[in-house]
Parts: sequence; C-alpha cells; structure tokens
Amino acid sequence: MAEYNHSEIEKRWQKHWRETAAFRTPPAGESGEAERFYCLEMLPYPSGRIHIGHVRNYSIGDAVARNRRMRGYEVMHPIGWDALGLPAENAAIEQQTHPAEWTRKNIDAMRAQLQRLGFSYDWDREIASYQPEYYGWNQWFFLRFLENDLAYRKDGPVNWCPSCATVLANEQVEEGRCWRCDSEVEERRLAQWFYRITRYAEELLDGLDGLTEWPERVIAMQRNWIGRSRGTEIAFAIDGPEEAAPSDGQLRIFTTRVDTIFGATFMVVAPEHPFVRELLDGGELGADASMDIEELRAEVERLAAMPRRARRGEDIDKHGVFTGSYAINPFNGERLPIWVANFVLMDYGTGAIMAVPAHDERDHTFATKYDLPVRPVISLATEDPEPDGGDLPDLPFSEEGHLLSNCGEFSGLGTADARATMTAHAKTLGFGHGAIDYKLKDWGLSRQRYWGTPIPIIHCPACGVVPVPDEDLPVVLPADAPLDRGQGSPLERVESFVNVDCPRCGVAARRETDTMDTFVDSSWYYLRYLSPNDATVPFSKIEGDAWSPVDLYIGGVEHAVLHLLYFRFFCRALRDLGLLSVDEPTRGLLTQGMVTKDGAKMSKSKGNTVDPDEMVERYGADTTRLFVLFAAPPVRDLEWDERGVEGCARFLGRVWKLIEGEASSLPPVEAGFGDAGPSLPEPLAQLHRKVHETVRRVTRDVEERLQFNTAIAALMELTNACNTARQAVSIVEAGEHSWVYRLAFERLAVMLSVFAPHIAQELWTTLGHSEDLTRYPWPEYDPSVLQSDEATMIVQVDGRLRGRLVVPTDLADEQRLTEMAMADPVIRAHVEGRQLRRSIVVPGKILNLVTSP
Ligand code: ANZ
Ligand code: ZN
Repeated sequence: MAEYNHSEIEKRWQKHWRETAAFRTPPAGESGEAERFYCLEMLPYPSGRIHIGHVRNYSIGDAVARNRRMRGYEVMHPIGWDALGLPAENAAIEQQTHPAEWTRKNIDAMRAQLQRLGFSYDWDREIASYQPEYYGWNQWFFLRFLENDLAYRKDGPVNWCPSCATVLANEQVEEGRCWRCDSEVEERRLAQWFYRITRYAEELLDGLDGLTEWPERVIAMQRNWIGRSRGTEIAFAIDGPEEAAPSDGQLRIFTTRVDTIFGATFMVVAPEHPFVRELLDGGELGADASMDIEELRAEVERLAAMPRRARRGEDIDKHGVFTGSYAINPFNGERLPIWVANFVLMDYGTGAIMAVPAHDERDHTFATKYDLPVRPVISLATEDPEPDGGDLPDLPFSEEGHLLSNCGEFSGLGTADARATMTAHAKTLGFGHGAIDYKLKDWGLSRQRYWGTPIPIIHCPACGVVPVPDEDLPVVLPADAPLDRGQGSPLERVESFVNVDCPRCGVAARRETDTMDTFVDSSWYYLRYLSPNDATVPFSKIEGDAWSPVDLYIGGVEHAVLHLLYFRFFCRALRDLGLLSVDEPTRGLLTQGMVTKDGAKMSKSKGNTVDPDEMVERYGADTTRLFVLFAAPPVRDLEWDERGVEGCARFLGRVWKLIEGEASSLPPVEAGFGDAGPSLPEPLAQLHRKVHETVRRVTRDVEERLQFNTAIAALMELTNACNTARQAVSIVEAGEHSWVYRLAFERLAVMLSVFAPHIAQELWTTLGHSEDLTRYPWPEYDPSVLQSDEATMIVQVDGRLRGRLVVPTDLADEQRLTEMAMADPVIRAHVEGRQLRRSIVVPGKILNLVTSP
C-alpha cells in the first residue's frame, strides 16, 4: 500500500486543476441553462501572509462552492485583493519600499499560499484594487454620484485620527477610538467629500426585513446604526431682538415626545446652530441676557470646543448659557428662554430641542443645575389627577402614561394618542408635521493619505470645483510621492500631480489631493469579478444581473456595520444609476467566528498566531482545512488546538488506509452496486443503511445548516462503520455483497472532497475512477433504506401471523410488547380462551406469543 504523501498528492492535483481550468466560470452568456450560484468570501488585505482566520473563511466558502458545483450549479467563486490602505503606506515609510512594490510582493506570496491550500477559485478573475484598472472605476462611480447629487463636499467637524493622520468615517470610530489603531479620535474642521448614504436610510432599514438569510445579530446592528426615530417637528416663533431673529423668525425642533410639549420650560440649541451665529452677528441681545455679547460669544465657543464624543454621551457634564432670547410655544403661547448647551448636537434632528425636564433625563439634570422650572404633564394614572397634587410619579418620568389636566384640549389623552393628535393639530395649524430622523450620517470619504484612490476633482480659481472629465480617467497615483511622516497629505507635495490646467477654462488649477476611503474599493468589488478585464465598463450589466445577488457571502462579523452597510448602499446607488437590477448585494450571509488561542483572539500583536504555511507543510492542506471546519461550527469562535489538528490528520490517515488498503479487493467499477435485499448479511445491511444515513446528514449539514463540523463527524462515523463491518464480514468474505463496501468507500470519497479535496480525488482514482470529483454529481440517499425510529413488528400467535405492531425501534421489553399486542382486539381474539405461556421477542422484528389450551 502506498504511503499517504500529502505534499506530493496535493501538488499533483493542484497542477491538474490548473491545467484543466477546473474552476473556470464561463461568462453568463455562455453558461447555458444551469442555475447560478455566487459564492463570495471577503477579499483579503495583502498584509504579507495569510492567517488562520483567512484559512477558515476560505475553507468554508470552498466547501460550499465545491458542493454547489457537484450539485450542477454554475458556480462563481472568485478572489482578489483589497490592496489600498494605510498598512502599505506605513510599511513603505518604515522599510523604504514603495507601497506598490510592497503590495505586489505580498500578493504574490499570499496567492501562492492560497493556491497551496487548493481553494477552487477561478484565478482568471483575480483583481487587485491598487491597480488603476480597478480604482479608475472608483473614480468613475464618484463622478456619476456627483452628477446625481450622491456625492458632495461640505465643511464641518470630522473625526481625526492623529496617529493615522487622516479623517475617519463615523463608522470607523468605535467608542471614540480609531477602528484601526485604537487612538483617541479628535475633532477637526475640514472640507470633506461625502457620499449621501442618508438618501437611502429608509430603504436600507426597510430592506433588512427581506434579508432572511442574514444573522439576526448583524441585522440588529445595522438597524441600530441607521437608528430610525419617528417624531414631530415643531416651529417655535422667536421672540427676541428683531436683528437677532433668523431670517424666518423660527426655531424648529425635533421631538419624539410632542405629547410632553405642555411641559416644555425652556429651549436648547447646539452651539453651532445658525440661530446662535445670527444672534452674535446681530450685535444685540435681549434685555434679560445675563452677559454682554462678547461674553456670550466666548461661552459659546467654549461649549462648541468640548469634544463631540463627550457631548454625545448620556452622563456628560452639561453646560449651557442663556441667550437672552425667547421662543413661543405654539401650543400654549408660553414664552420659553432659549439656551445654548453642549448636550445638544448640531448633526441630529434640527440641532434644537424643546426641553421637558419633568420627562427627560438630560433636560432634568440641566434644569436642576441651572434652576429652571420643572413641570410634570404626564402621569401613570388613567384618571386625570391635579398636576400639583396626588400621586405623581418620581421625576423625571419618561414612560408612557396619560396627559394631566394642564394640557389644554389634549388633557386626559394617552401619550401615544396625544402624539398622533397633537402632530395632526400642528399640521392643520401649519406650525409642525410628523418627521422621521435617522442616526445614520453621510459617509465621509476623504482621506489625507497617499495609498488610496485619488478623488477625480480639480479646484479651479475661476470655475470652482471641476470634475475630471471621463476621458482623463483614471487619475493615476503618482509613483514618486514623498513617503515620510511629513505634514499634510503626501500628494499635496507632488507638484506634477497637483498642478494641472482646469479642464473647463484652461487656467492653472490644483488637483484634489484627498484620496478615497478604501471601503469604497470593497463596496463593489464583487461586480468587478464578473468583468475583470473589461476596459469599457466597471462591469457588464448582463453579468451583473445574471450573478446578483450573491448567494452566500462569508466573512468576519467585525464588518457588520462598516463594510456591509456601504456594500448595501452601493448596490442601491448602482441600481439607481441603471447599472444593476437588484436592491441587495447578497442574499445569504455567514459571519464566521474568530480563531482564538488560549482563549484570546489570534493576532500578531499578541504573538499567538499559527502560520498556515507551517501547518500545510507539516500536515498538508487537506488536514489543515479539515481541522478549521471540524473544530467548531462556522459561526462560533474556534479555539486552536494542535491535538485537534493531529486528530484530523489521523482521520485522513484512517480513510487512506481503508480505501488504499482494500481497493484491490473491491468489485470493479463497471459491476455497479447491487440490491440491498433481505439476503444481505446483517453487518453489511447495517453499513448500507449507514451510507444512506451519512449522505442524508452530510447533505443537510452542508447545504442547509452550514454546519461543517457535524458533516465531518458523520464522515468519521461512516469510516468507523466500514471498519466495524469489516471485522464481521471482510470484503473478501462478503463475496457478491462486497459492492456495499464499494458504495461506502465511494460515497465517503465523494463527500469528503468538499472538505479535503486532494486526498478525496486521489482515493477516487484508486477506486478505479477517472472523472474529476469537482463536478461529479453529489450523491442522493434512499429514504426507504434509512433506519427510522419506529419499527413495524410482526405479531404471531403460536407461529402464525395475526397482526402488526408499530413500536420504537429499540423497544425489546417482553412484557410491554405483550401488553401492546393484547391491546389489539384481533390479536386478543386469537389468544382469548387459551393460556398465554410466554412471549418470544426478536427486537424490532417479531413478537411471538406462545399459548396452550
Ligand atoms: C422633547 C422630549 C421630551 C424628548 C421627553 C424626549 C423626552 P431619539 O429617540 O434618540 O431620536 N433631541 C432631539 N434633537 C437633539 C439633538 N440635536 N441633540 C440632543 N438631543 C436631541 O431622541 C429624540 C429626542 O432627543 C428628542 O425628543 C429630543 O428630546 C432629543 F420627555 O424632545 B425630546
Ligand atoms: Zn488611527
């Protein structure tokens, strides 16, 4: 028997797959009638080496892709490189290599690693986002977005990571820290480019309901992040110095609790609110103002300077100052003082609120601090008690209840009722309307770094912001940017890049030097795989429509909000540009768990990584892949355990020994499989059932449940069952029934091929086959063969068939079975009048009642 030499086998089959283009996917137009299946894994960042998390992600995807091919689907299974971004730039600075070269080298190394693992990718579709042939399309999309008002430039506060020296999107700030380097994020004011993702807020939220094959957790995180609030917008007339009133003389507020409006005792605006600026510019404050205009200006600046992160939190110290102006509550005509405070944010709602200290926690804290009135207008009681007596709840009381008698014509209404009625009232009288607000903000796109997609814009002193004409795309990154830790964006310092003539009027102009967030690259890459070499379009519409949405997308849960939100936004934007006909980029989503070692996430910084290459070298690609699939269900964390790897190696060794060792005793392929009639000796009948049961389990686990660990466990059981059967009836002894062994071995090899494709193909050949397993039909099972939980027993009375009993398979208790039989009137009739002597049981088959006169 040949030794199991994984390295020789794996190389040989990989070469064969390459030479036969086994995983090539033809264009949709050429792929005939077969149903399509797009299996997509999140593309790696070319950091230099793949890590075990990649191996896990890609082993999951490969098992699915291989299974679907065997099911007869035309499968799209591509891979590429998310190749722009900071690490390359930082490495360039440290190692004095160019980011392009660093990236190219890393891609070469990692490609070789992936190929050594035998993943079934269509390598002809490989893409890399650092190539102008790729990122030029980012620029092309940018221009289309600009034309459709989906891209715009705005000056405002942004998240600045001092260590990455760049701006971050809101999604990239986690608890006030940079998602990449964990530095505390600062606030800066900069003119930035944005994508108007908020235009799709409602669609992105409602679309979640249709994503039934997404994990609940991801849906919940997206729902939260988009954050829909239903409320009311109310305009308060400003009652203050004429010059200070904003142009329309109104202060608009957004509230989710308009039912509490009779309890409003003051107003608060954000320090950045236009009302404040106009008041300060107007040069005069109201008579009640507690300070002069310069003092107020200083106060406002101090409030505005407080970090926004702190201002967003619930438990921050609340500071404010009275402006000297008043606003009129349109519901009761009351004059309410307008304050400026740090806890109201300009970028939510309207940047102004009515404060109801009796029913809102934040307002209550503020009112207590500045000694402002607190007036309850809601109580739990259904009667309407006097506002100043009786059983009022503790304040602030923020729950639902009923309006007290101080709420005019609305007194006594339930709070939900009151919200509807009062919103309608405001609408009728023209000072308000229902409004929906979203927490989601537009996607800040600009990055002040080199290794990204140049934003295709030219700033002209005469024409202003001028888009680069399509025919000048791509705007290629200059190769010679100064990569050091100098001030500002490296591109700013490349004269030949920056200095350009205005494409519109021809005068000397400046190129935009910001580059795009690299999340732009990954927002549409799955479409580029479909037309990887097309120089005329980002992707062909025919291909895009044929392959969309992706059937299964696999990747880490850390992308639940970031990438997966941008991904969904892009799909809709492309749809509205007429480039695509679907709403959602992917139907199925599998978020894999982390790989841990000694309980901690594997990471370079912790020094607890395992090198996949070493694993492949020592155990082989098949064992490595098998282990990452076997050690845990895909969605769970996987604890690395070398003994587990050895266990998987031993299993493959057993399969090898079984099939290699016995293949020569099997009947030939041409002899086919026999019928499992009653003549089949019991050990072989059992093995036969086990084969069908295993096909059923593995099929269900791989295709429906995505539980590869239990599927592999089933294959292990089948292997053991083969060995158990051989001990009872060897293959030679089995004679004409030895086809059962062939069946078992073949099914084992065929199903194993989605997890450990090389050894499976090798054994398949040993079994006398010449076909490739890559598209060999996935086996079916025969339900009638399956051992069910119930058995039908024949009931005899004195050896003659008198009836049947359906019983649990393992029920062998004589007395219990006899009682059940005697409960049957027909059987009882044959026993009646005679003595029941004894009962003989053949479990699951026969119950014989022996009687005497
Ligand atoms: C009056 C009121 C009374 C409120 C009450 C709440 C309870 P969510 O649910 O998160 O959307 N608000 C509105 N704009 C704000 C801003 N720019 N900065 C800080 N707070 C703001 O929150 C909506 C509520 O948050 C609004 O409803 C408003 O306070 C406050 F018993 O208005 B409410
Ligand atoms: Zn950072």
